[in-house]
Amino acid sequence: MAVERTLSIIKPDAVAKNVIGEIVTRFEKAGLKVVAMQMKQLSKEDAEGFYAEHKERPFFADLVAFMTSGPVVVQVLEGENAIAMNRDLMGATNPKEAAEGTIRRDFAESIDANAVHGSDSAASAEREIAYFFGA
Ligand code: IDP
Repeated sequence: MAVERTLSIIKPDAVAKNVIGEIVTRFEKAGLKVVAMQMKQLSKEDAEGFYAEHKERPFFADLVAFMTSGPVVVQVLEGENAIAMNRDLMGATNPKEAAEGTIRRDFAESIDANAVHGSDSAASAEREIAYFFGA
């Protein structure tokens, strides 16, 4: 298996709940290494650009409002199979459908406020890492 990098965001709901450390611990215990990290207040433009692929979706305005509602922690995680591994640790988009023991099941309230983001493919990971951290 290849060593990959993926972009993770601890979203405003999880930051407000004071569970940054618990979430990072899950990544570390799974063998993923945090190789870059920044706490950031996203602007409307930052959030709109990041989620540009969703701009026609009915939830886009709510998503941008939520992602700018407080600080987030943006990280690059590195490890074997990091992209799929992170998605497994996160659980389903809707926390009500997320498997037991996943981050969203344990820390998220709703599909809107669902604790974490993770790149869903190698192409997304490349774009998203460059979006926040440059080349
Ligand atoms: P993902 O975060 O699991 O990859 P995406 O489909 O890429 O899910 O959606 C991006 C984000 O948009 C989700 O994490 C969630 O916060 C929000 N979202 C997705 N679908 C809905 C919906 O049907 N209603 C409200 N928010 C949604």
